[in-house]
Amino acid sequence: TVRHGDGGLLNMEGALVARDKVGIQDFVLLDETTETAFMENLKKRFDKDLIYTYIGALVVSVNPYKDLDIYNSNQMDLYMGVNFFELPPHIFALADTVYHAMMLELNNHFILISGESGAGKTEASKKILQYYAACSPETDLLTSVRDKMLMSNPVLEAFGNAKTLKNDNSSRFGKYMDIQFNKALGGHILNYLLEKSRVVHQNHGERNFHIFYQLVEGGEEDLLHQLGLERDCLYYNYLTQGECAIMSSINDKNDWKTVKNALKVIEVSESDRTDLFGVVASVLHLGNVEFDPDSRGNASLDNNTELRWVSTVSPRTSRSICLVLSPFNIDHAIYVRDALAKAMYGRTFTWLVRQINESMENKDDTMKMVIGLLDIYGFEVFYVNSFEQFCINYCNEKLQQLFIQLTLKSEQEEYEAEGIEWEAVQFFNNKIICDLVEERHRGIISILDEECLRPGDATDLTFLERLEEKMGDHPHFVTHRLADITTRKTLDRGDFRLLHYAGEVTYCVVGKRDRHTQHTERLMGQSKNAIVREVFCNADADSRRRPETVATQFKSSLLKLTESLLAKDAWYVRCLKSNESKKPGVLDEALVRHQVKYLGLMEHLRVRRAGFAYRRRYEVFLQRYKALCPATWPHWLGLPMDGVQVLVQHLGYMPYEYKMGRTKIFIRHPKTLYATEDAFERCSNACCLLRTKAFQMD
Ligand code: AOV
Ligand code: MG
Repeated sequence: TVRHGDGGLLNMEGALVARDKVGIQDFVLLDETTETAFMENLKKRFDKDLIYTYIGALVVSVNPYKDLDIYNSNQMDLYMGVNFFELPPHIFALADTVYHAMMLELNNHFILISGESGAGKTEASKKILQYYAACSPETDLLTSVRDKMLMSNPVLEAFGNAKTLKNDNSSRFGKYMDIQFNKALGGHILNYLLEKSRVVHQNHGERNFHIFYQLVEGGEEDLLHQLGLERDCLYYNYLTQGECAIMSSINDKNDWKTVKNALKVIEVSESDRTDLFGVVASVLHLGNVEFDPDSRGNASLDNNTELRWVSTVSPRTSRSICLVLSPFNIDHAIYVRDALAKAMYGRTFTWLVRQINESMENKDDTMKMVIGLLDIYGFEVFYVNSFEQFCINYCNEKLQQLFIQLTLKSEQEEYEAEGIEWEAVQFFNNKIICDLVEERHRGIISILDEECLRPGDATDLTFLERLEEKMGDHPHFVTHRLADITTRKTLDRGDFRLLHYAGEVTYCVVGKRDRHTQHTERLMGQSKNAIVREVFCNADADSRRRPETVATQFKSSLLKLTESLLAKDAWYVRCLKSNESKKPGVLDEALVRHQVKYLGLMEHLRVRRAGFAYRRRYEVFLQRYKALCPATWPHWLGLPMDGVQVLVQHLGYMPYEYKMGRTKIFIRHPKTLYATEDAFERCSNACCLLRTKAFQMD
């Protein structure tokens, strides 16, 4: 019998029974494409711990907030080389299918993992990487690269993830990883905009990056002594603002061990590790540097213990800091101190990514094929949203746009290429919001650039005025002055609101902008800490060019990313957050329904259905079912297309049920295919035919 995924069902009757128990494993098979039917199916499956469901080849995943025993090595073996629709939906099935598609077509692919903060993107990407690691053959060289790739995760998470109100392990940087395959294996990571502001400020209920707590909680006595650190997170200003330094759900001590070991695996040398922890400690000491006013009201730093520690851990840095900070009043000195801490940490993060890339490099020169994994920070809305949220949500907006472009575009192109007519499904195109943010000369980022680089009297509020002037009547943009009476109450003078594809977000423009003095750069470039020296040594290199703002850099990097993705074949994982309180097994229907809506899952489903749910190349179809027709069995000597035509006529396919394309047969409804599959099963049982694995979807 055909293993039809979850239920192990074999015929249509069986299908109905199994369907009642565990729902349906592919939304395309639903009788109705209503949101209610969609939600019912999702919930039915979730209640049975079946967190994955397909829409065709797209994987929908719902965060269970509990460990499920579905990722062990037996499960991996089970999915290896098996056809996508034969076993219960699983992230491994997708990973396996993408791998085989790459090997078959010899081209590049990527898996776009999306969903809001806490939906399960990072977990999904780790599972996929683990799957590929498990599949790679056992040779010494491959095993060592494989381990480095796996170990890059705990290191990057320690330095780039943090507890937020949405997620205890929230990615605070965007990550795109190419997994490269040829005779060797390798990986390359591109990192996107780390949320550096977290280094010096955390909202209530949130923490700084994990590594700080790991070092303080887990660091060996000797090391702490050498770094001048107290074993007490509460002692450090940069760790306590959120008032949740110690969390029962996070085991910093254990994680410290994992990270230390991982750093060795990725071949960060002992002296680099010392310098790396030196930077982490320096940041903590910096945060505790306090200023006394001197007789002129300027910041005075005499006899500052913390500063002496910065100097010990990261020699000569303290002299730089004294020189940089001294002439300022106290507020300004604090501002510059924080900017320095952020710069040190942020650049060290980039340094770390570079180390990881060097260690996982695929050194084989023959042509590489890649599977790209994209795991970025998810859409997020907090009580106060600042520049970081603006960038994160803009990034999500771009990826949604990519999804829309690709799913509709590829579908359309395939029908066109195959000469099949079809009618487009209506959907909300978020391009209008992307344009609002990024359009040249007119978008929010352009205006921000102008205001940031304009000499003289530019302030946060003049920026807001310029925004009002330029986009006052845009349907997705609202400010205090332009808000109508009903919504105005919730908008402050320094706020603007964007109506994103995933919901409304109010951004606060009042905040400090990072201004770096070249003076700081030059002085830090003289530090004895090799990492600090390296990351600050380019002080003079770019000083003549007009500096790019962070937003513009981010926009360019996203543009480049999109271009590189568009050159690859796309696969999708859409992650849904089950509830806001991280409770195991609880599905908040309103919350999930909202995500289903804005992620465009219903539209995707309708496109899959309005067109043709399944398509197969003629050869594959014929090979699988030729035994069902005397004229095609055992060999069809003519063109595969003609053979398929004879075959389906023999099977009684009605004209509306299918279309013959140039290279493929398109089947409108999966039921047709399943009936054929059942006939095949009966036939193979009757004839005791060996089951073939030629049942290939594409
Ligand atoms: P995210 O990457 O989508 O959010 P994560 O992948 O970090 O979300 O998932 C958040 C938490 O949900 C994890 O730490 C797990 O506790 C739990 N979780 C997610 N997926 C699974 C799963 N398949 N099985 C069990 N538990 C899971 V963000 O990085 O915040 O956008 O910026
Ligand atoms: Mg994440």
